[in-house]
Amino acid sequence: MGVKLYFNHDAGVDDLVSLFLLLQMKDVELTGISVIPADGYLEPGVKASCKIIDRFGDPAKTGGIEVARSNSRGRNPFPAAWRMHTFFVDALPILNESGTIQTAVAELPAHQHMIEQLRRSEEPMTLLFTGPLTDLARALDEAPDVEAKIGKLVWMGGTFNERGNVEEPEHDGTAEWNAFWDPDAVARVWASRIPIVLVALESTNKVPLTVEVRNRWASLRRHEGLDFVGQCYAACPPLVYMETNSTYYLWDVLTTAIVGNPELVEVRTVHSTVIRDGQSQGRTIETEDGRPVSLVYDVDPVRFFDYITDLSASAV
Ligand code: AGV
Ligand code: CA
Repeated sequence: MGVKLYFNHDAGVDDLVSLFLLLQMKDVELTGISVIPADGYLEPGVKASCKIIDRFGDPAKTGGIEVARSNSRGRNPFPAAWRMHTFFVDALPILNESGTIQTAVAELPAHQHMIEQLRRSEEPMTLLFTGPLTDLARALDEAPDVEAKIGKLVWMGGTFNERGNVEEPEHDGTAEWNAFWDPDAVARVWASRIPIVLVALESTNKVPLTVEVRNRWASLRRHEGLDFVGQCYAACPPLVYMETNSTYYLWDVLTTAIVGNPELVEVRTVHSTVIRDGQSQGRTIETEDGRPVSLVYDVDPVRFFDYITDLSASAV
């Protein structure tokens, strides 16, 4: 059935669209989902995830799948205005037409749910994280044995650019938000031997949400999957004249897309460490003796948008 994958996300618009896309990938077998309330809220994030699985998953593949709630907390909270997006997606009519929720919510909290899924698996599993790494750091602390079950981690986070995307008082702007929310978690995961594929701002900056992209999805809204994607992104400000602190990129969707199609991007090895405290906290830097990670530094935007548009159109 292809690659086994556990998905931990933080309930932003692009996190939830990522879940929708994963469900359309023929070669991906989802073993579990968990939601961490970082760039989104927990209850609507869990509910929206269940409803997306109900509406867009293949029942033959998603039968026993559960959505777990994280009880992790970070150090630097996301702006509430961004987090409100979760309520919007959860309320979309296409996710509420049936009036019921079938997909089960797990008893265990996210990190323990992931430990359970890893221990149960005979083959190595891929982890996809599109929010902070807190649940993975806690899982490694509580159950060091599961490290051997992780084939690789694909993470949206970090940047080696001079400028990150954090614009907060008492910060110098060099960090990416998922790393900034919990810098200690990044350090914990960096201390492991898990192979890491890092989808950092180097590549995600090349796939902004633009009016052109939206119009393309609008023209294809006769496909329910693309109508859903278009409705989701209607909540987010596109790039028009210049980048602002609210400009939306397809950060997590690019990260998810490379699970299904690694050929969309260019990768090179970078040795890095993370700054844990002070005005640059959450910043990832290149250091000669740092931990090797596979940095996704480039993407072909045309092929990327074609890929996700076709995948969305294939949904039933
Ligand atoms: O830093 C990118 C991460 C991604 O996982 N998130 C959004 C994506 O889900 C944080 C973020 C940075 N800038 C944002 C963000 C913005 N303008 N709106 C919402 N979230
Ligand atoms: Ca996210």
